[in-house]
Amino acid sequence: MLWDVFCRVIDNHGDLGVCWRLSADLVARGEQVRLWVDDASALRWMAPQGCPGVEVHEWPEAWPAESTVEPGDVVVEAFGCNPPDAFVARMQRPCPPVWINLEYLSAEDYVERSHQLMSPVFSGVGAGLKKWFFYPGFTTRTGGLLREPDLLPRRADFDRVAWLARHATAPLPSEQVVSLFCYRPAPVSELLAQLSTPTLLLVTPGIATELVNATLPAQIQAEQTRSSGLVRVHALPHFSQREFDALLWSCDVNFVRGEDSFVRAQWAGVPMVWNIYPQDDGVHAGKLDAFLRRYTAGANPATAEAMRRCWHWWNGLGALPAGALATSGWREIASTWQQSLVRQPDLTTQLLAFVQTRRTA
Ligand code: TRH
Repeated sequence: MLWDVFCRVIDNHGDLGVCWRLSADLVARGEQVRLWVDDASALRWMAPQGCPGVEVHEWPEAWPAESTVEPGDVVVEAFGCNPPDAFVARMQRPCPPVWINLEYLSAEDYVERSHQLMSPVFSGVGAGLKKWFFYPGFTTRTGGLLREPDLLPRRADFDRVAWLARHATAPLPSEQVVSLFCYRPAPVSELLAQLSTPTLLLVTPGIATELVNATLPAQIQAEQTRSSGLVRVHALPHFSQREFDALLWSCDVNFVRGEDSFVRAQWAGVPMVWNIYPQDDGVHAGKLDAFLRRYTAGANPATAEAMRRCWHWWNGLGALPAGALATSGWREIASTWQQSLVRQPDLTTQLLAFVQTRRTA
């Protein structure tokens, strides 16, 4: 099938990150994809090699009314980004494309209720068409998570020591390795002060590097390493998504954020701290807790509570708890969780199956 994936880059990198991973995964399974994106610039580092079969097209601010682009078999609008009117008008044909709205990831209960619901379009150029909501998620009654068929085999064969030496810097035998990818204003200076064991802190470019730099006496540039007490800080360059996965596999603890890095940290199966995307109305606190409840269900209650306090502190929702980063017991939670996720079909498999049912309905 030919898929048209629409992506609007609102902020940060996750919108495009998710759309790119989905597009590449679809192509790997024999589909054809046109990815329409209003700002493809981050693909230069996220996917420098591109992906044969994924055609990247500019989504211009004004889609030409005279455009002759014929919609494919499936139209995916990521995160309710509203494909252009002139394109939607062309979807009006006897057998219209299956129109999917791929939603944001959440562990909240409404996801199971809303997944695969249909929304009839009543007005505008799309009047009469149907749009289907597709929700990623963590339970079998959701659309699941992106997981390429080769992801876990690659992770199992991975050589962490060689990768770190080649792409970052080799850790000392005594050091734990921690990656840092976060939003402003994560309490980075408190984190640095909290680290009471020798640590190699691998800091991603952008906000994380800026926040770390604000605590260091001298600025650190990409690919430099500097010591600060028990911590050796190493500034990373932008990695491709593939190498970013490898970074997460290499660490003992990953600080991740948003949506895609958060999911990839779950596939890494090691302890993580999630910086959730902050929303003005504060609803992110409920989303954070909804995930924590699922993630720590069945865990030792004291360990679960310590994790909750740490994640709350990291997200500005609570004070710094004593021993915030005493992560003993977290590895078991991460690995039990990863095993439970593997049991559900991945998002691309589910999306392909769903689209087939809609095409034959
Ligand atoms: O960048 P993000 O914060 O993106 C977001 C926002 O929360 C946004 O509001 C939301 O709409 C969207 O997610 C879904 O965090 P995220 O989701 O983790 O995306 C980062 C992407 O960047 C992810 O695909 C991994 C990739 N990445 C690399 O490929 N290389 C790198 O070196 C780094 C640091 C990230």
